[in-house]
Amino acid sequence: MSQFLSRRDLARLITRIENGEPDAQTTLNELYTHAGGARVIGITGAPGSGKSTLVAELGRELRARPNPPQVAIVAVDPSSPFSGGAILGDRIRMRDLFGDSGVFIRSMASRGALGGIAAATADVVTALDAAGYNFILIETVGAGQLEVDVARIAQTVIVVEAPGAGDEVQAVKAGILEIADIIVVNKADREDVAQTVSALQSALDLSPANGAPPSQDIHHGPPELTGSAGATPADERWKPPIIKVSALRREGIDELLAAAEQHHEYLETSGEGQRRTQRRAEADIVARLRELLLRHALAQLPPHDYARLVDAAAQRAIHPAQAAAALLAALHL
Ligand SMILES: Nc1nc2c(ncn2[C@@H]2O[C@H](COP(=O)(O)OP(=O)(O)O)[C@@H](O)[C@H]2O)c(=O)[nH]1
Ligand SMILES: [Mg+2]
Repeated sequence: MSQFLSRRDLARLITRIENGEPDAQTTLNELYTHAGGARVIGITGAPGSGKSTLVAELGRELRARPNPPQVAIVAVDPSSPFSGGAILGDRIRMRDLFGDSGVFIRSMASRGALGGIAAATADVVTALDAAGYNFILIETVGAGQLEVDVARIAQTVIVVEAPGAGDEVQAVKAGILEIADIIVVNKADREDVAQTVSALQSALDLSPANGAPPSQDIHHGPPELTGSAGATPADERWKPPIIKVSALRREGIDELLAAAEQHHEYLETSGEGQRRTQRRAEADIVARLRELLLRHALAQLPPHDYARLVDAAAQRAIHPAQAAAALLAALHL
């Protein structure tokens, strides 16, 4: 454990981050300059696909290594206000990990300060990284933009699918495959697994990431700020492998960790890791700046004007764009 943060201080800091307490920022400013060494892996996918079970197995496997790394597991559920660890799934499977002093487990719900849940998660990762955790596994439900933002905090994104229930179609629709560095077909102990693998394989073959350059809004920061200069040429680009896993039977976990290792090496040697770090920093700044500008604006505006314009837009007397323009005009920028 690092000299920067004890386990107890870490738990308290995460609570302060979750609650959006402004004084947490002072601590984070200091920690940020000491962080950056951890391997951050995002695990996303539909509810019930087996993310929690898989994360527990990944943690167990990492801790079983000779010279075991320190492992942190963070479960984030932006869609739900409830917290308390229930989204970590079957507590019994997690039990060994809970007793291991080299493992830190925490779940977060939809709170957080400036920049929302994605910024709060980034801050929690900073705290864990500075505290000396070598592997940080972030479990998040894959559904909307927020979840994609959370997944993008990771260096390596694992998308978990399971046979049946039309999951693969859903995933393609949500664009979730486009953020995948590794695709896991979990529950490979089930019969219909081959069908899921081939459906995913065809979806991947059709995906822009395997032909056309990746679209700006998916892999890059805000399009208005980041160009595509320096992107990896198509033939050198990473092709997400599809890995069959049975988290329940502990099969395929080694293969998955090996794929994560290969992806890590790809990031290091291709320069893509550096570019992603740059884009993450930019996206994080932009998210926080948006929030700051909004707060600054709302604090400056006479509450009366604001309420009046909201009423007017609600009654369709003016378009929301006109209200926004009127509010901007009233600001002393
Ligand atoms: N058959 C089978 N079931 C699994 C496997 N992994 C997880 N499950 C089950 O799927 C259900 C959902 O698992 P959970 O890890 O909570 O999914 P999450 O919602 O994605 O976190 C639980 O009943 C698990 O026991 C697997 O490899 N095979
Ligand atoms: Mg879960």
